[in-house]
Amino acid sequence: ERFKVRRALLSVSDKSGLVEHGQRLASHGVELVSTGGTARALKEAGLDVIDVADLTGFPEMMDGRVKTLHPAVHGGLLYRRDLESHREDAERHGIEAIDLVYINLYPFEATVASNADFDTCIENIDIGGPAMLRAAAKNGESVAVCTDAGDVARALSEMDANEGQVSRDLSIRLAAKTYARTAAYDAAISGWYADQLNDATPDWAGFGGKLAQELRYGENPHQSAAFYVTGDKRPGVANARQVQGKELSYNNINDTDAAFELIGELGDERPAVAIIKHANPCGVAMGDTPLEAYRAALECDSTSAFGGIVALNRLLDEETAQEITKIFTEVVIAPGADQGALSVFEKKKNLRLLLTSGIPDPLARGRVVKSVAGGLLVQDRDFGRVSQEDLRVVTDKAPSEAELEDMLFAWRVAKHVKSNTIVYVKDGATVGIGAGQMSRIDSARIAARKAVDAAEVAGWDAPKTRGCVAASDAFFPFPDGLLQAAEAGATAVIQPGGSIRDEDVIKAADEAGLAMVFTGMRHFRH
Ligand code: 93A
Repeated sequence: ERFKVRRALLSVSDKSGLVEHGQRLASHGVELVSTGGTARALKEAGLDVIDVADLTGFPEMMDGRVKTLHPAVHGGLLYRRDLESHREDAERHGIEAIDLVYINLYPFEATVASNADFDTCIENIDIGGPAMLRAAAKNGESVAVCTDAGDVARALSEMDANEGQVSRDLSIRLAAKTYARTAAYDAAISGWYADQLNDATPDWAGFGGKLAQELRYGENPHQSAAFYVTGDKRPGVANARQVQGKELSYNNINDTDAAFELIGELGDERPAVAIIKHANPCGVAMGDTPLEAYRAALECDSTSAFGGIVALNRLLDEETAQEITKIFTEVVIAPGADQGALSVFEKKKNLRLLLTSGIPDPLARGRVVKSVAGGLLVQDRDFGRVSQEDLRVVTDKAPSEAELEDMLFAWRVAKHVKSNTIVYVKDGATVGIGAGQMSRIDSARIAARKAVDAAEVAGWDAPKTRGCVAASDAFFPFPDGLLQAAEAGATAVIQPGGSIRDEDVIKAADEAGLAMVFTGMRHFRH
């Protein structure tokens, strides 16, 4: 599907490349309509231009604040070409279709960046430009909306190839891009206002979020913060119902998210519990009942669990609730809770209880955003997932069924631990977690140390790493990390593979009598 471009409206602050674009449009017989400065530049280059004032019957006025805000312009952009009644309206009022616009806005962002004064910044808020862009984009099936020189070039190359016509495919893409541009423009304006007013609440509305909660502070009390929601209705912290407890803090929200995303990874086949501190799990376990799973998760590192976040994959029952209240817990998140559990928690006024009616789908597509100085990093949610069929045994010894099950569990947990990650698992429960180290071997050491500490706290004869499996979120670059796991008592290892020294690592595993499988996929998490 294509439409012919007969009339174009050009109104640009940044006039670089304008004349060339005007000439190319004119060569297709396109009529050019333009605002003051833009029209002047085109005329100087010898092009025929209709002044927008001739279209509207009004001169540009009020220092240019009002130039294009007129039905002759907006009607030409907005009327539906496919509706008889719209065409009649247009004809009755002498309104002609505008099929292409090229508008770049008053340079508000650059004006702010140049430290201009308040009045200058205000004058550089473009009103007519965004109004036309939004109008044209709403009619994106019939109008090609160009917000930068690249867009005009794309439209022109289609026109060159198709006798002055633009495809609906391109014009719809341009429409979508337009709203991103006008949203970012408005976000820059509201951000500037916030700075002027010394109102430090960060405003992310321009990135598609809706303010859900002004937070008391951010990661630290001297940082202001707010919680924005995207409208995505998936089960999780943003859509949970808070049944009781104090207001959620920034860190609560962050940690609860980490806890519940991990729970989603484990699915709901068996009761599972994750306990999170500082966005890393300090214990994760499955069990025949939620109570059993909670106890096993707690045993992994009961010291760290103090003040943690507890996430469950099923209904919170009374006995599990009772057990949870034995130590100080910040947040509990679960798909639901029975009456008994609710009465137990009621006595702990500060304990925050969040109910979600479901658990996250680990395969759901989504985006993850992280800010860096002067920019945003955007990536797909890590929906990568390996199952038993994807595993490749690389050692002489093959893992047993029980080891395989534990390995997959360890692997799913490891995906939700900050890199570098080593996770030791025995009988469906983590027994040592090493998180966030700069070297993999340190994570392996820490995980082993955790298991020794847990044994001491519980009064066991030996740490539970004896006969455990080990998961590594990325490949072992050298045999040392693997040997460290063997020394701790691991009998089987799951890791992505892919190191140039894989052969050395496999040889070391064989020599140590380990079974090892490669997943072919890594799970860095930073
Ligand atoms: O002052 S405005 O907000 N009022 C308007 O009606 C209007 N129409 C176009 N700014 C308006 N524009 C902007 O003028 C365009 O977005 C463009 O940035 C600029 C081009 O002006 P000129 O052609 O006079 O250089």
